[in-house]
Amino acid sequence: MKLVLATKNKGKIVEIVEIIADLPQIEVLSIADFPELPPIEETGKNFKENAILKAKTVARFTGHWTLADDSGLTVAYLNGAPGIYSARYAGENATDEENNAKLLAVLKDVPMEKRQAAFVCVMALCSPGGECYTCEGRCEGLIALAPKGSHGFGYDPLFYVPAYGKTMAELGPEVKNKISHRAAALKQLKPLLQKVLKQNRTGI
Ligand code: ITT
Repeated sequence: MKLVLATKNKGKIVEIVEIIADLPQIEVLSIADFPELPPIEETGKNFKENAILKAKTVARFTGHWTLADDSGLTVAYLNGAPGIYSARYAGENATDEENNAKLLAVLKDVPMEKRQAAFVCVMALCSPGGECYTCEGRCEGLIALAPKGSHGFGYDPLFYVPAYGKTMAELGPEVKNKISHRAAALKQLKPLLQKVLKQNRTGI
């Protein structure tokens, strides 16, 4: 069965492929395999709406079951910002480094005990006919005072995980793919993916 990942974020693709590697007989494609696909504007007002928007559009266009990930960082001190705007926090087409620099600047002089944050991920699985399922995962942490580590992507160098005493970027993929918001969302979605896989094999 072919499964399309409706994302252009290479960091997400690597992690999703790794997390679902135990599901047999899935041929994973991404939107890079469909260059004629028009860009999708993320106009939803929350993670769930954006995830469904991306998965539904790509499933309809490609004719394959599609998985989309809408995710971001929510910082309590900033009333949940950057949230759904995490990818473009420092502006349209901002780099990860620019987003991290802006977050550090905004939180300048905020003490460690007030730097609670969470990574949130909503996964949407949609059929070409428009049938959709969603699951949400979270990962709690703190925003560090300076970036550390070189693994992962996005805000990983600033996301300090108290249970390990390290940032997500120091922890590396093996640990991240066990504790991340993405892993938590996919864990809930896996039984459904398995069901879809089975139905597609038997033609139900
Ligand atoms: P697609 O929409 O094509 O999937 P995107 O990067 O624009 O790619 P989002 O709109 O979901 O995706 O924004 C997610 C942003 O949230 C991402 O660019 C990072 O800045 C941040 N983010 C999400 N998951 C993360 C993770 O595991 N580690 C670090 N930062 C993460």
